[in-house]
Amino acid sequence: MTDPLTRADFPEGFLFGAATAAYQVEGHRFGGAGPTHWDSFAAGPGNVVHNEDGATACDQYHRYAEDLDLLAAGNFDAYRFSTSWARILPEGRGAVNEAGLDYYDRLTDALLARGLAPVLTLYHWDMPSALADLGGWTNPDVHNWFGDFAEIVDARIGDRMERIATINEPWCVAWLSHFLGGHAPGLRDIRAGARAMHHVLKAHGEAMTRLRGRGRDGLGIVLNFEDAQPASDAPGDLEAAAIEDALRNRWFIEAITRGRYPAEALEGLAPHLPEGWEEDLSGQIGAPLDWLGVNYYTRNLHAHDPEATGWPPTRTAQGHRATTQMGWEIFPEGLHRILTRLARDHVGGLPVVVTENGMAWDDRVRDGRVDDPERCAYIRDHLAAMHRARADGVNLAGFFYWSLLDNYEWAFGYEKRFGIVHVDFETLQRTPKASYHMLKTCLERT
Ligand code: PNW
Repeated sequence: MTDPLTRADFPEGFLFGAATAAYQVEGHRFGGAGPTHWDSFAAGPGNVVHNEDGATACDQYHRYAEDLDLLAAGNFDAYRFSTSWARILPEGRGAVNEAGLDYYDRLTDALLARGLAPVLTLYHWDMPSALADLGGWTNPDVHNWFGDFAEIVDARIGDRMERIATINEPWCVAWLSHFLGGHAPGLRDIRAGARAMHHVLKAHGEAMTRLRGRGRDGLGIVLNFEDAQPASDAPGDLEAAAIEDALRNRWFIEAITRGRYPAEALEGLAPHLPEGWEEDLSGQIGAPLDWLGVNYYTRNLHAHDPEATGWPPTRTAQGHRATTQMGWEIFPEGLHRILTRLARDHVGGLPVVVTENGMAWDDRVRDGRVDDPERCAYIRDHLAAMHRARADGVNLAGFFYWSLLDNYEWAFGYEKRFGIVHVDFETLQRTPKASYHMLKTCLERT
């Protein structure tokens, strides 16, 4: 095994951090939070492994000091966390739960007291049930609801954030959740999917405009990218890869930076988009970003699906290399490809931050230790890919490992472990894994 790169291989000011999201770690039953669409989705048959939800999760709501101590002791510079909409606005709008805002205020102070830079994601998937009941991301008013929420958060903690992202992974928020049915609300409906694909961008733009109007900078969005490749050279597979690349990798960034949707995706979605979508694209959706967050995990191979009854005529497979506990292929070259392509085709010299990258493994505590050589190699190889992207001119400004803690892995419940810190979900005890210790050594300040 080659030695991993270290802090010294990246420029001064490069942010090394770890990431979490509110619903996955906090414990949603604590502190007066309202119900979210994940609580009801998780209770439904067949949606989530063992019907598990985020009621307790890692109990970070009460244990945040311990978690931030681990970050500081691990030589990290920053923590990426999210604010729960339903914790702050239990009904989604209207009355504020002051205890919810107080929690994020304390968390922010606790970060700064440890010299850790707070990086905020306003929305990481916990749509309040009261709004989900009105259609959530398919409702044409959702951008106004989200704009109001964004302003409330910003007024309390915005001035102390290093960076703020509006929304985490719009593709998951919209397509995975409303067309593929994999995440809450679990719809399989192209009309709902198309509308959500557009409304999520309107909500992003609304929040950008409102926060910019409050004098805020450091504003961006977090998009998920995969290395989308054709399963073969057959024309149908090439077409399938082009469609999925348009839906997963190009839809959001081209809307924001060029005011257009890619033709390969529009072909299927245009008939279902809400009225006025073209005018929307020349409006606040294109508000200039200060930075772009990139989440990257894997590559996928896409093939023509002869059995598809509707659009898109695609099916997705994995490559043949080693996979993680999720079954996701380990493919660090894809991160280099995505970063260099983004700089070349989409964002030029805009600062880019890898806001998530990591892998799940079936980690066990043995004699008080967790050995995770697979994760150490994954991190080492992806750090090397990021380093090469920088050498090739990408203005990469930070890297956040997903995740600080084993946590609620959505449809997979607590079965899949992404953390560099192991969590025992009976006792909630934290045990740093070997990968945590490796990163701690890499990140030593000289
Ligand atoms: C991201 N997919 O989710 C999220 O931002 C995290 O909350 C999550 O824990 C992490 O990655 C690991 O899964 C994704 O099906 C979930 O392509 C699913 C997909 C992509 C990202």
